[in-house]
Amino acid sequence: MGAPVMWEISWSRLAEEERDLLRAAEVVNGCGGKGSWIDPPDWLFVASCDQHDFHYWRGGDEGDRAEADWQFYQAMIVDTKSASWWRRPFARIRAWSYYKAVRLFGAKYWNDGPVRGRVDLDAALRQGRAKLAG
Ligand SMILES: [Ca+2]
Repeated sequence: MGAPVMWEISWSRLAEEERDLLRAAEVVNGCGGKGSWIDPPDWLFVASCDQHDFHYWRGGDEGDRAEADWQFYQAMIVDTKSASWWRRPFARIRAWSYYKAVRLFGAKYWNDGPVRGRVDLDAALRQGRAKLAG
């Protein structure tokens, strides 16, 4: 295990307005890949999927991808707590299957370095603004 990574940019530090711009710029698109090996319904997991998309866009090495996928699974497990009790077992199964799917099929969507940072984020935000302006 290396030292904990200090990311220059993180999803948790973005304002909601910035997240909307990244959606407009198609940096994040909810559940499922761009172009897409699977088109799962967003259902409970849309925020977790967007965060996972952001991690894939930011990129890094294969260890970072494994970490991004594991964080995705953990985030979905938190999401399942907001499902009604009778849906929760299905939600957990779905979270696990999404996790397995990104582990198996996610590599081609991963930004295999160099890691994107502040400059790239600013460019994506500008792109999102331009899209929204039409
Ligand atoms: Ca996605």
